[in-house]
Amino acid sequence: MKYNFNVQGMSCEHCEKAVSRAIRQLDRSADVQIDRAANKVEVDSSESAEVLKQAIVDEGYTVVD
Ligand SMILES: [Cu+2]
Repeated sequence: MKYNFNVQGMSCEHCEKAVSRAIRQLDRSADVQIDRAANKVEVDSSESAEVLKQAIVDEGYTVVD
């Protein structure tokens, strides 16, 4: 499934990597595309939206619905 998350708080490249890593820890085959300027995180994963969202939140970022 493809998901689009609006993620607040990614201020630098390190944040992008942290979000990306958190998602890949759940799903090693997940495809993660991040557009930091647009606060956009696009994920193609077999995990559910809820689980992915929680991983981003646990990393310290805010997911806006
Ligand atoms: Cu950062």
